[in-house]
Order: sequence, then C-alpha cells, then structure tokens
Amino acid sequence: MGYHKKLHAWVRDMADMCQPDRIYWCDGSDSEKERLRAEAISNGELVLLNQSKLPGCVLHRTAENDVARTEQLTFICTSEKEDAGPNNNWMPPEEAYRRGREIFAGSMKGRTMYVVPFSMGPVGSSFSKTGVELTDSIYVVQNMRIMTRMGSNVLNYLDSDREYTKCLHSKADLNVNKRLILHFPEDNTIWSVGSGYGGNVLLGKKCLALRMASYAARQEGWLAEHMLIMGVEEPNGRIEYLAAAFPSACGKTNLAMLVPPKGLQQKGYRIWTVGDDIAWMRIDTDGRLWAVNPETGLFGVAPGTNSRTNPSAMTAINRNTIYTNVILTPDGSVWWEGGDDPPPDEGLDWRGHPWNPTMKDEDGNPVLGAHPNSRFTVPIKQVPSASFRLDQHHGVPISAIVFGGRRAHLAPLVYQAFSWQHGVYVGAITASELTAAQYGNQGQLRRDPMAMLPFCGYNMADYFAHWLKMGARMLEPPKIFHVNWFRQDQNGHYLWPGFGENLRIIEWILARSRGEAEAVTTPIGHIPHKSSLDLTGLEISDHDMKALLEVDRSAWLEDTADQHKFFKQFGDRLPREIYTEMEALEYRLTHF
Ligand code: OXD
Ligand code: MN
Repeated sequence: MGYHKKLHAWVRDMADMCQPDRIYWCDGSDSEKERLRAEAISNGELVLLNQSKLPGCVLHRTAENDVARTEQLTFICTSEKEDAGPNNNWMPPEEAYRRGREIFAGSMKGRTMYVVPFSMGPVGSSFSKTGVELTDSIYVVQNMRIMTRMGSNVLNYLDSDREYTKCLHSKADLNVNKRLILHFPEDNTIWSVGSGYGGNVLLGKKCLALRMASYAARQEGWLAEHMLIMGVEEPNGRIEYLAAAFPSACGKTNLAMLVPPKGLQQKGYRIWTVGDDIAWMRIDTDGRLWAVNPETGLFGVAPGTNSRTNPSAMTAINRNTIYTNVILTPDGSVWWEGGDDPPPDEGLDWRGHPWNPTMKDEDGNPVLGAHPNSRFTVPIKQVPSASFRLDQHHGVPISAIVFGGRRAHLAPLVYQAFSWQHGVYVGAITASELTAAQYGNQGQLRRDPMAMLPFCGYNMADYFAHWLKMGARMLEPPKIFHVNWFRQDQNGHYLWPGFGENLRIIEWILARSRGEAEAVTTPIGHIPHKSSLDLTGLEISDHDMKALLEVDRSAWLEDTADQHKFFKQFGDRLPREIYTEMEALEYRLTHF
C-alpha cells in the first residue's frame, strides 16, 4: 500500500477545522467493531439489547428533532444554479463551504474523528466508487460497516493516488438550525453537519450512491437509481431480474424479499434478493442493462414489518442488527407498531420515555411507541433470500423496470408502457403520497419522477434526457411497467392485498417482458387481461379486480393538467419527447 498524500493532507485539513481530540483510522475488523460498540454503550450512544434473544443487536435513539431526511436542508452546490435544476435546493459552492465551515469549526472538540474508508460496490470493480467518510459518530461507523464494504482493504485499494469521494460528517450539536447536507459534485465532496439520522449521515447511501453517483452516471453513461433489484427463479432454473423504483417507505424492502403466496407455491418460484434501495445499472457488451446493488446492508423501516408482510426480514433482523428509534421492552428486546407480537405491557418509547399501549394523545389516538420512521440496519447476507450474485462485479441482467407510487386513486394495479420512450414518460409522471420517511404533510400527493425527486444530483430535465439516451443505446432495453399496490375503494379500503401476493403481478410483468402474457391495450398502456393473471388461492371479487384495473379517462385527463404544471418548471430544458408522450396520451384518452 502506498502513502496517499492527498488523502492524508485532506484528513489533516478537516481535523484542523473540526478539532477532534483524536483521529482514528478504521480497519473494519471484528475486534474494532466490538471495541467501538463497548465504547458507545458506555457513553450512551448505543443500548445493548438482550444478547440471548437478539445476539449482536443494539439500539440507538436519535435526537427528537432528527428522525428523517431533511430535504429542505439538503443542497446541490454546483457553480451554475441551472445545473441543480428546479427540484433541488441550490447554494453556490463558496457560500456552502463558508456556511459549512462555520458549523464544522471546533465541532469535534472532545470527540474522536473516525476515518472510514468504504467502497460502494465490490472493492476494486470498475463499476464501484470509493469514499472516505470522516465522522464523530460511532453509530455512523457501525452502520457504515453494515451498509458498505468498509476498512483496510479499501484503503489498500486506494493505494497512493486513487480517486475517492471526500465525505465529512459531524453531529456538531444536533441543532436543526445548524444542519446542512451539502453536495459538491464538481469537487467530489459531501459535507453533512448537525444531524445523526441515517439518510443524512451514512454518506455512502443517499448522498454518494444516489446524488453524487447520478451526477457521475450521466457523464459516464450509466444509471444510478433509487431501485430494488430482485430475481425470480423458475423450477427450470431460469432466473429473471427486475429493478423497481418506489418512493421511500412504499415497500421496496418488502418486495425485494418477497415470499411466494400459498396459491402460487406449487409453481416452485424462488426469489433472490439483490438489493432493496439502490441500483447502479450499466449497458454491458451484450447490449443489455446490468445492475449491481452498491450496498451490503438494508436500512429498512421497522413499523409494519412482521411475519406476514416480510417474513424474510423478520428472520434476518434477529441478530447483528442496529435498531434505531424503536420501543425498548423490559426484557431488553424491541417492539414496533405493526410488529409480530402483541405490544408489551410497558416499555421505553423511541425517545426513551416510559410508554404503554393504553396511552392516548389529546385527540384520543394511541401514542406511538416506535417512531413511524424507525429503522433496522442489517447485513443483506443475513436475508434468507440473499442473491448468490451479490459480489459479482457485473451484477445481474435486468428484464423489466418497474415504477410505482402510493396512490389511493387513478393509477391501476399495473400497466405496461408502449416503448422505452413512453416508459421514461411513465417514470417521469410517477407520483406518491408522502410518508414518514420525509418531513412534510403525510398523505399529500407529490410528483416523484422515478422516485428520484430527493435524490437526483442534477437538473431533472437533463436526467430525463439521459434516460432517453440510455434506451437508444441498448440492443434489448428492459420493458417498463408501472404498479400501484395502494389503490383504495370509496371507503378507503385497500383493494389489493399486497406483500407476497404481489408476485402475481411480477409474474405477469416478467411474462410480458418475454412477449408471452396477454394484455388489453388502453390509452395509458397495456393492462393484464383478467385471464392472464394467476389468482389461484386469492379471494378477490370480480368487482374489486375490475376496480383495480380501471382506467378512468376523465381522471387521467385531469392528471395531465397537473403534469403540465410540473413539467413547466423545466422550461426549454425538458426533452421534447416528454411533451410528445404527454400529448399522445391526451390524444388517446380523448379519441380511442
Ligand atoms: C431510505 C429513504 O431510507 O429513501 O431508503 O428514505
Ligand atoms: Mn430509499
């Protein structure tokens, strides 16, 4: 290993600014993990859970004002405002560095600065990106160990002069008024200060693997996407993979780890989980799109996770798991709303306050014990369905791309785009109701193109153009679909059971990708013919099935009016093809 002069000089500079008492270079070893864990337990950053029930598991509580990504404090700092586009907060780089410096100055006094070398993707693969995160949080170090390939081997790989993303994080004093998540794509640098929440501080994840990587991917001709990757194996050994983009907390983790429902079990499918949040996709020499998951762990939403919604996750998270903001039970175990067992009689809530299940707020609603955005961090290899191709440098070939959102109305259960270009438009008009993963009014509808609204590191108009170009370069582009598991009837009841039953839709999607299953052509795209969905063993009325697949023309026309508004903000920068597709949809809605 050579001496990386630039890396050492940068660490020194950042230490001069943050003034830690010590600098510690992480090697990624098990003994280091144990040592840091003991230290964090003694200073209260982590709580040791019952080791006979949950071996290797710990609990962390974030500050009360620091429980989700803060999109309003997240900035893309390019020289030109236009390059960040209308959907990103922008700050000129000089101003961002200046404001950042003011908060970072002296922020690590009395603390240790941990140097965390990490790789997104297999170490040394030409598809991977390397980063070094400096942080004053052991919680961050322990999470990065699970979520990325981290330690000495990455440092060895960097050798004396390889490129890496410079990532700086300090909790500082966790003051929301002094919190900034700053991206400098032109300098390959990320600065995050004033937060301890995963999405803001595990800088390999949203910051590097999505915002910075999407910026680089456009220049280098690939795609960095907010997508799960899963494989479906048939008894004959054929495995087909799909990548699916849903906004945060809309079920990517559950879908990626799906267990086939009873009614389909005789078909002998086996599911392979490649990733649950991020896909890096490249065109390989065969002219197809291949995907890798750059992460090695899951940072999943706990509430609602149980043996019915995600049995694989329940198996995975009973060891070596970091829990964040869930309930601590008297026996040193954990619980969350929508979990497996009945609630404990008492416990400590996510803030560490006494809690019991009979507690009510002023409006008479139950007081939640776990934060709605509470999380588990777990190595993906602990998932029973973890893919055997996780470490392959070229990843897996993608047959279908699926977009989706959480919409009570309008979007049918599933439809297929007519072409790649139409599919890009379908991705671009994706909308979803807000969840607990973002600050904002829960339930409010927002456009979230390709589920990338908070994660696209550059002008989204250029992003659409990049997607269009990628399609033209492929010999065999994946087929594109849209799904909506969340459609409701007039009484607000979900029409579709979801979870494992979603395999029935995935089955149709993969068959369509091979040109096999039957479909009905509608103005918005192809939808399944009733007879082409295998509903064996599923109790669902014809009436509900019809409602799930209904295309309401006037509602769609109303939606295009809203799309016009959304697209208008991009001005001339929006590719003409997007308007062409929107106009073509309007024409089909009114003429056929
Ligand atoms: C996540 C998110 O944590 O999208 O994956 O918020
Ligand atoms: Mn996500």
